[in-house]
Amino acid sequence: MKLNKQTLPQTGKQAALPAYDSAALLPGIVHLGLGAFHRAHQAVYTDTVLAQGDLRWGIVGVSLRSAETRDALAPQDHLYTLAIRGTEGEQLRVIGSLVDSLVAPESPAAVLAAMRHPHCHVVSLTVTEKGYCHDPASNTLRFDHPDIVHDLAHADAPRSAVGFIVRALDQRRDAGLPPFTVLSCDNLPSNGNTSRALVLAFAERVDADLSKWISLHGAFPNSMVDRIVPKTTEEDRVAIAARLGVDDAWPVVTEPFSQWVIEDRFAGPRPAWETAGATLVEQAEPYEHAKLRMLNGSHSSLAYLGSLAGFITVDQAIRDDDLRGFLERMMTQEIAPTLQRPGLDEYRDELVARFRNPALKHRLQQIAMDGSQKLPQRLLGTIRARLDAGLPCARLCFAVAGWMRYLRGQDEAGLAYPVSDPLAESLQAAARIADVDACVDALLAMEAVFGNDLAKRVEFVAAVKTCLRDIEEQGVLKALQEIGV
Ligand code: CS2
Repeated sequence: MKLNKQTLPQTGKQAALPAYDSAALLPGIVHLGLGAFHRAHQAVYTDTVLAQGDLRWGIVGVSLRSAETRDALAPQDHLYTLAIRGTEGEQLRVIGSLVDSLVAPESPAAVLAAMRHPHCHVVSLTVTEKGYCHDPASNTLRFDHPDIVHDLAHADAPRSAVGFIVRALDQRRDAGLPPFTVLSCDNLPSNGNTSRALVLAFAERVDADLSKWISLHGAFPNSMVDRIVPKTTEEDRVAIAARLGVDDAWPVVTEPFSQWVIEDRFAGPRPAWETAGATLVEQAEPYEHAKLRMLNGSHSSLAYLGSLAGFITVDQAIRDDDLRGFLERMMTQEIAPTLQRPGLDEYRDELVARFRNPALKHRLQQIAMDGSQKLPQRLLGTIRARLDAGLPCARLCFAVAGWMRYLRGQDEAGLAYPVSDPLAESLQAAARIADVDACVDALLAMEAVFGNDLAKRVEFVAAVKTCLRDIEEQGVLKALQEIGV
């Protein structure tokens, strides 16, 4: 038996159920990027808002690439299970906030229709870093990106998030409707400001008046999102179905912790997410920078160093005392001093405790993906801040060297793994140069990642070369002991 509206009552003993009539929901939100993260984060806050009686905020989820999520969720009336796993076991909750799911390549027109619907007030995004089609080092739109080239030539059949947003805003303007708010929920620096700049750059190429209208009337609040959501496995599906009593083809697994900090500047109405635990603020950037540098910076470092050393999951890697000590010192001594936020010691301890959660089985390879798009905001910005202040950053440099070694596609035991990154081909070609100095120089010359400044910082270049040499000669775990306390 499948999870759906008819079978829902039978799951009641094990799971919390949506406390509202889903047939009465209006399509107030269109979400681009219907992945597990959205379904374990924003869709859950929205589910709580709906349960409080404001039914304007049903979510139309859009997959920009594949049909698998729609194919799994449509037969379930878009219901799915959230499995929250912590030290006290597992809690199940069925989420009902999704009212429809669309597959953009099958029907871009249907996506545009949802976005220009008068009931739609918010278009939120979790399209991952590479989904912005931008240059991660400079945060500018890549007009040579194939999807952007395509979308400028085919306005009514866009492929990219930016292409969809600009076309839908154009259609709303023509129809005399106000713009929707664009709410980026990706781990980008100043994700709202970045989205705004990319949308305006694209709109400028389409029509200068449109770009002006968006810049005057549009809203792009910055937001900080935080919840660890590993990819759901077949094992998870089987275990959740067994507890639920019905089959759920597409459940999501997550941790108890969840945080959402949103700037309160919307173009029109918005869900009262603060009543569901979100924090509405004037400025989200301090939270966002702290999260990107502390959490995501250590996550990526652990992903590269831990994978090389042969660990599979985050909790396995963090249980290694040397790796844990390294990360703690990196956070305390090198990252925290670049941030303006109180309580960073507690934040660090909380992060380490979250990483230790054994029930999540978060695979390091999942986090290691797309390093070229992640490193600039997770590690390199912090390195620049340290260098500018004349302060040491040996551990951050060690993590960058770990990424370079990771790009070779083989761990220290010789086990091969695929390197998944939009720039994989050129990165791997450079990473495989046998001479360490030449290899580091070739990688640092990639301006999309390192900008045009870092290759000129001699102390940084020398440190990365030393670290890479040490990793090669001694292996990660021995080499990081040399950095000491
Ligand atoms: C992770 C993030 O996959 C990754 O790159 O670092 O998805 C991380 O789990 C979240 O940002 C936590 O909020």
